[in-house]
Amino acid sequence: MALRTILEYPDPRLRTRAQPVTVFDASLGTLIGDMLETMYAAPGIGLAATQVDVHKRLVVIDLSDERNAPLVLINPEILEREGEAKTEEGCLSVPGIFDEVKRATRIRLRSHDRDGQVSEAEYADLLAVCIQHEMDHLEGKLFVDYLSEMKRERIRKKLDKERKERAAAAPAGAGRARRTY
Ligand code: GNR
Ligand code: NI
Repeated sequence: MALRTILEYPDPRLRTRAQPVTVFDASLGTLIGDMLETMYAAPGIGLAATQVDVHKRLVVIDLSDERNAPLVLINPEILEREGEAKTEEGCLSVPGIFDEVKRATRIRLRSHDRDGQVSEAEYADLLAVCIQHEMDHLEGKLFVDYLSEMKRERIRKKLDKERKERAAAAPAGAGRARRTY
C-alpha cells in the first residue's frame, strides 16, 4: 500500500466529474487500500478518489473510534433523502477550515462493494452527511461551494498564504542531494 497526495483547494483537478467504476479488479483493490491508508494517515473520516486525483466513482469512509470499520462505496447513488440539518464540516482538501453545511439527515443509498456486488442501505446523521460530502467530491463539488463568495475568497487567500509560508520554510528539493559532483 502507499500514501497518495491529497489535492488542495483551489486545485482545478478537484473540479473533475468522476466516471463510474466498470472493472472490479486487483488494481481497484490497490486503489482502495491506498485510499484507506491515506484517509487514516491524514487523519480523516472519509476520502473520495477525486481527492487523490483518480476520477472514478469511489469513496472510503470510517467513522469508528478504533479506525477499523472501513466502508467502501462504489458508484453510489442516493435513492431517497429525508430531513435537513446543519453540520460543521471540514475537508482534507480544504485543511483547517470548518463551517456549517445543510444536508439531508437520512439517505437511502445504492452502491457497489469492492467485488462489484450491489446493495441498498440507509444511513443517518454524521454518516449520511459524510456520504453526501464524499459524493459531492465525485461531482467536482466542495463544501466551501455552499458558503458565500466572500468566505470562499477569504479561505482561498488563507490557504494560499499558508502554502507560501510552507514553501519558504522548506524549499522544494530541500533535503535532497542536488549536487552530483
Ligand atoms: O475528515 C473529514 N471530516 C468531515 C467532517 C464533517 C463532515 C464531513 C467530513 S469529511 C472529511 C474528510 C474529507 O475531506 N472527505 O472528503
Ligand atoms: Ni472532503
